[in-house]
Amino acid sequence: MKKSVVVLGTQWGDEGKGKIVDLLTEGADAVVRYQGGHNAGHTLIINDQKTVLHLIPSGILRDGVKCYIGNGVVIEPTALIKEIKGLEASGVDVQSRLFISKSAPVIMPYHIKLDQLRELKKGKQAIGTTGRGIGPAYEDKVARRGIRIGDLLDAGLLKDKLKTVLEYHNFVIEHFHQSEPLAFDEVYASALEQADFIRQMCVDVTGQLHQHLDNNEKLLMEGAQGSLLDIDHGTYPFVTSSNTTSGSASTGSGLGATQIDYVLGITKAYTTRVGGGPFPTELFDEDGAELAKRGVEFGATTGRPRRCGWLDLVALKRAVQVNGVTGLCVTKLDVLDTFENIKMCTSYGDASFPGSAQDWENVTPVYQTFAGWQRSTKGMTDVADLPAEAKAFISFIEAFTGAPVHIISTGPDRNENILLE
Ligand code: 2SA
Ligand code: MG
Repeated sequence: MKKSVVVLGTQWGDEGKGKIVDLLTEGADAVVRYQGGHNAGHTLIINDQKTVLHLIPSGILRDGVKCYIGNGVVIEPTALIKEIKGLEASGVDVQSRLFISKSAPVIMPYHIKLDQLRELKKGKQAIGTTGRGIGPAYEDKVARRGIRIGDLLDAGLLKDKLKTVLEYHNFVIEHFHQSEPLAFDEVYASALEQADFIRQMCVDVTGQLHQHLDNNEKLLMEGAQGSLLDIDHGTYPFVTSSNTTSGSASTGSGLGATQIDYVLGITKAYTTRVGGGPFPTELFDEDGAELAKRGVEFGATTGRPRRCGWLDLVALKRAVQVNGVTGLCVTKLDVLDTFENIKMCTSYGDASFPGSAQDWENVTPVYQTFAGWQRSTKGMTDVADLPAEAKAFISFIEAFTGAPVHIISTGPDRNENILLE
């Protein structure tokens, strides 16, 4: 493994990042989350036991690996504490291995309330957020009024900051949304209680990461969501509120751009999306239902059914470009095992790459059809065993996107992979 590796999604999330991060963690000293929050749902299956992580880096299930939550992550303390306690209850040592950036913005109860109220107000135009307060927390960060983890640790400072910011948000909650304002005393008291729980884990994450690099240790940077949900490069406004592309691994952790050695882009062998917004290759037919059923496509955080469609190579190529992808990992290849014919979108016709939601809605995908292999690839670990049709499918992805495929995942378990590099 290279010194610092970024693992990120090239689609709309749920590409299988958690599993791949867990796999690569074998060769890593530390795993770092650098953007997003507990909207993420990273599913790991180890010896048939399923663990879903939301905020804690997927390295936590490997003994001795340090886990960092960087400054770019928005942290909801209740969710974090619940996740820590849940892992500890199943015997995982968390508190001695988890480090939290004091510069990370806190998701406060008013952010969650505002996220949900806004979605309700939008009705049919709703973004389909996870309702976790992600957007409002990032807004406060950019507006320079946010409460950071470091502020939580100082009761006096927190009191002053919280008074001002709560007054501001309560005004909107009460007068714009006609909803119950939040009581200062309750919000303040529970924030102090949470601060006590996490206090000893809060550190200068950037400093510690550079210490790892100075010691020649290896870092794994774990992305959340996917490139098409990026606030700048995604299907705006149907996106999340962070940059999900590789630049975030630098800004959200404090590593320099030149300190990233390798970017692994994860893509499913087809496409899924959860929440609203454009999805050019979405299927509404039997093939779509088959993908959903075979792929067990439900949101890992909210349980919502995921929309399914064919692999969109036009969007994937753009993701390879904006992330500077070094190598691709194709996941869930085995989900395609039963299909007689498999399609991939190779063009949007005469249209240039969409630059607005309107453009995205107007895309007409043009497909190329490939023969299916119609036999099981489940659990395969040797490329020599892959059916010729599956090899041709992978080669086409490489030729179209210009990025080599370095890993093929053939099942949900940690060991079900073909390693090509
Ligand atoms: P938000 O809550 O503000 O980030 O929502 C904005 C959009 O981002 C999408 N989003 C996601 N898409 C896929 N997976 C995500 N994580 C969970 C999972 C989602 C779940 O792993 O399955 O369980 O529902 C994730 N998080 C955010 C979201 O759907 C909106 O389109
Ligand atoms: Mg997920």
